Amino acid sequence: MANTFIYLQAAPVNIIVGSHVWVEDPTLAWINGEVFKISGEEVHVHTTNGKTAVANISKVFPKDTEAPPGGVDDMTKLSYLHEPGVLHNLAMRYELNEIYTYTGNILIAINPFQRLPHLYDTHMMEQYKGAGFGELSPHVFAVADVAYKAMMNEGKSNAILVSGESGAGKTETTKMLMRYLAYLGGRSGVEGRTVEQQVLESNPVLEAFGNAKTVRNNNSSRFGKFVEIQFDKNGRISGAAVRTYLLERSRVCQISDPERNYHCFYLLCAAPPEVREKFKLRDPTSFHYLNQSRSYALDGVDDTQEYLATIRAMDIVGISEEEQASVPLEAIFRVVASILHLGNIEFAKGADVDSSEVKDEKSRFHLNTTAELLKCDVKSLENALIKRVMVTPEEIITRTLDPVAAVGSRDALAKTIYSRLFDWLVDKINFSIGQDPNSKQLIGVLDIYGFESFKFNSFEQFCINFTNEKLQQHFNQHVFKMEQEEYTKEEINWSYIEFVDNQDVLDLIEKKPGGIIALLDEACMFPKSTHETFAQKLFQTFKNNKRFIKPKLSRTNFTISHYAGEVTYLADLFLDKNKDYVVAEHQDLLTASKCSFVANLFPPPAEESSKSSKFSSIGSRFKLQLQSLMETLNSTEPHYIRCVKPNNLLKPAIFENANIIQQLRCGGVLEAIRISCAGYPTRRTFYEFIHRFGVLAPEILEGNHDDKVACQMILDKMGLKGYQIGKTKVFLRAGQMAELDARRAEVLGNAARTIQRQIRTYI
Ligand code: AOV
Ligand code: MG
Repeated sequence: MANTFIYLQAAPVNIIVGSHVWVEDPTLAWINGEVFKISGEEVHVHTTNGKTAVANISKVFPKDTEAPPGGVDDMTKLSYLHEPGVLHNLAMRYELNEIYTYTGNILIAINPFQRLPHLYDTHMMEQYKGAGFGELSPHVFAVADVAYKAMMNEGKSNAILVSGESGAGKTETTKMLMRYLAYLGGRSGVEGRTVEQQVLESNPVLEAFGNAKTVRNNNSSRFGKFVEIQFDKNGRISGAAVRTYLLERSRVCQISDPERNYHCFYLLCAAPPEVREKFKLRDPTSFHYLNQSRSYALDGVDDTQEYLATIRAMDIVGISEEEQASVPLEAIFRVVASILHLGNIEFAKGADVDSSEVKDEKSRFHLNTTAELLKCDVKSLENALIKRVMVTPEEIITRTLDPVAAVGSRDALAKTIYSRLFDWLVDKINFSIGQDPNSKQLIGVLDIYGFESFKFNSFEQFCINFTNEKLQQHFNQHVFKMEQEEYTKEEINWSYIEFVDNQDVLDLIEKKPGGIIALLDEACMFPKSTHETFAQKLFQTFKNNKRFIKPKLSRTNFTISHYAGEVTYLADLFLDKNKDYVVAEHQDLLTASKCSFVANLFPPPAEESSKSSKFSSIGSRFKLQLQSLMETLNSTEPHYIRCVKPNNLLKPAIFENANIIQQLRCGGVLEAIRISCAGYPTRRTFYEFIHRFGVLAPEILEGNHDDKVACQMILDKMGLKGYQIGKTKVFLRAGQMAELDARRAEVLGNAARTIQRQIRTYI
């Protein structure tokens, strides 16, 4: 990775023997030391680990020996702005448990991997409520506070976008943001279930059903989430809406060691005996959907406690234990348990060719239990698992499935039931919290999967990385394009900083017609397609696309050159995973359930779609969901939080340099720092500027000058340098606004004292 570092600042030439510098290091990424020899372009350095290093002068960076030992809280304050400086600053702060650092308006949050309770207590919330941005240490509360104040002052919606790789801390950060917003917009002293309480308690419910242990995170969210908190004109929370994206369905029936299935399965198996009895549940080790992995318990988590906490949270969002409730908790858990039993039904070869039958007594027990729990007919369930009915114009043919196909049918049923249950929960939460139709202002909080690149990447990674391309473009547009467009519009002198625009990757993926998703849909609709024909079509179509690469040794894999790096996808399961349909037999079975909750999860399909067996594509639907999300985000004022995972061991106090640099680069943080410092972060129209700073030069105001000239004169009088004057606005360098404000406060203070003196004399 050595050559891919971004150099934020050209290496200065004034490096001499004795200079303290940073040089590249194969394990630490950067290490500092002292120059002891320079020969031509080569710089020789005694590094702090007792070794010597030789590097080209263009790759040696000065170390700020005057830097404060605890680092600076805003990267734009660094005197030498380059990659090792940024990294070192973060490392110094992390060592002191200062996990938050600004880079201009972006908040970088480094996962502490340990509880820091004092950081989030009520006292802390009180402090941030009263403070201006930048007055206190960087914090998620400060970001939420800015969003809230901007919403109240400007009547505009705001959004906080939290990103980062798996395990970086997005969900924890989102929960803190929501807690702080609930604190600001809550109704203190109100009894019963308040809107803000329901908003907060939606988190544990969604986590129980949508989170699981993965190799990267013990509590990994397997879905994306955008929570829209609505406020009334007095700034009180008046409603909320939760939108979720693409729950990982395959996990329900397939997990690999040491991962786990969704938390809800384990906590239900740890419920009190009478509950387990009711659902015929035993130890998780006895269920196929759970025992494919040997990981059952989670460090520091007691599943029985989790069970109790989940029912409490469900009660608050309107799912209660009471029998008379419209949907009692019992029905939901019955469905969860039925999936575990369903997974234990095994099949043996049947009497006829290519047919199967329920394997043995044990499997029959689970078949009966599944039918009992879902309140459907046991024979119909068995048939739905092992037979398919084909309706042709001439006749109705019943086809049998072989044992492998029957297992596929069983797993498809489990996935469908689970994903319908999850969607129902989201709807229920939204219904309980309620929407405020009169709310004109909201704060959206986005907690969505970060960029993923594994050894094997499939359709899920494709969708996740597509999402990240979209969000990266939004970030680009906001931070970079807006900045440059503004400068261009104002015709001010600005040397353009180039950044990698990712529109071409987005075109490759989503363009209609002709993009990958469109070609995938076409392939899915054509009965003879295979993953091979699909891959061939991609190779043919994109052979000259510089974002698309055909790997040499594969006939079906393809590589996309994403903004954050290249990812190779296995095309094998793309067609299957893109098809969003429920087998007609499964649909009919569950629609006929005697349990109204189950039957309602499977409403009969609309007339039209059942006739024309219309194909529905997960990829295209996801694309539309993303489009709508982007439209929402575009109508808000965005704030960004970049979460960083300091190590892959999920342990405190380990700061892996190379790993962190990679994440900062993927998140566009290094680019943003460069822009923010190189540009003019503060801008005011001439009128605003004179209005605010006219007091600094009253004689200029009296001179009847043109506004632009007056601004220039005020700035000259204050002796500022490096600012720019555009067509309608003054553009200030970082820190200049603070300087002017300080002078203004001084002048106003003096004036007030003079008046007081005059009044006193008069009296
Ligand atoms: P993620 O949301 O970014 O991953 P989480 O928010 O679940 O990551 O964080 C992972 C774990 O890191 C948590 O379970 C905590 O143990 C710890 N953690 C994160 N932030 C903090 C914090 N501020 N204070 C203390 N511990 C923290 V994923 O959902 O996998 O992409 O799909
Ligand atoms: Mg998460």
